Amino acid sequence: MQSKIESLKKDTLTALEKAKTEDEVRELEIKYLGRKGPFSDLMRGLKDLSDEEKRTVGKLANMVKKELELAVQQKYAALETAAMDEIVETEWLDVTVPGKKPQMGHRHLISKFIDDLEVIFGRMGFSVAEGPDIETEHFNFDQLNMPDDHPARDMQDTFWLKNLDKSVLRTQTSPVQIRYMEAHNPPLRIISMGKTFRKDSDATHSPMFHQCEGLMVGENISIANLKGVMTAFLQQVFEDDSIKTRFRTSYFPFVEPGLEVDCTCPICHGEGRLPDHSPCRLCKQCGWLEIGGAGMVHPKVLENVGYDPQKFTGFAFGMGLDRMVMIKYRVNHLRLLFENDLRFIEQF
Ligand code: FA5
Repeated sequence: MQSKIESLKKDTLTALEKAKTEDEVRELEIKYLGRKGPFSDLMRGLKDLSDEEKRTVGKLANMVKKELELAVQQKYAALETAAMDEIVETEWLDVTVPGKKPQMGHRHLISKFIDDLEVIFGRMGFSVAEGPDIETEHFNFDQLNMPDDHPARDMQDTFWLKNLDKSVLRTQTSPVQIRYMEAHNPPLRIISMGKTFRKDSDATHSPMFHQCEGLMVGENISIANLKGVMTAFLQQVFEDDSIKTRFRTSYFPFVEPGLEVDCTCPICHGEGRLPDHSPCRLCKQCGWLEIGGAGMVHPKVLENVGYDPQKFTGFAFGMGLDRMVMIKYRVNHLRLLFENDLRFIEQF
């Protein structure tokens, strides 16, 4: 009987030793120490022994059972400690590691430039007007003195909309002039900036580009006002008081006279050469840069919106925003502004 108890003890301890999970330990506990286990059988068999044997065997059996119960509890504890150790080993957190900086976005160069222009023109009393990207032929052409058969329509390669009769992706911001004048009486001073679209594509032309339109209408507005506003604007936007403007005659159906606005090159200051006498590549050595179109609002356009051309005069201008951004920030290809490569965008 004693040797049976000893061998039971050995078996239980060996099995416990091998157990790897709490569930396995629980199974062993039930198997060896449970009510239907060998120890319980053994205890039940004690009644057939002599009194002397009952005492010694019973004592031994109780002792071994207690030992084994202790061993089971120790095994549970050991497994728990091992699990904790593993967590500590694999899931620890080093609170001294420097934090990861979240990547902060910022405004696109063009958007920032638009904000800058609003501030500069705002200081000269211009407010901001807006118009839709999808325009009707009426506002984009007709009201701007470009009726259906007008050859000037060919000057702008237009995207016509297939499913929207007489509608275009606006080719210029000039239709905002009409929309604003139809809704307001003079005197007025507005700028309007946004996307414009033409079938155009090379290093300095893109199918989508941005323009800044300006319009000032009132009594006694002259080309002198236009020149003053343009010069003040260009000096501020390029942060250079020495910038001069030049006006060349040109043609746009909605202004008379029509003008092309140039300014002295902000890099070579109109010299065509840099201080080390190397040729200026930005203005191709001519000293001047073309900024946009302008002119005095055509009397026909004033009439179209119900203004009296005898009483009111005004000037208008339309500048390519992207070109100005390229000049100011020395960007050599228009595409860089639109392809959204972060390596480029993050430089500004
Ligand atoms: C016009 O669009 C006239 N609406 C401007 C105007 C307004 C004249 C008011 C008189 C009174 P133009 O087609 O020249 O004009 O375009 C103006 C500017 O837009 C150009 O000087 C150029 O800087 C820019 N531009 C024109 N086409 C593109 C293009 N495809 N990509 C980038 N910039 C362009």
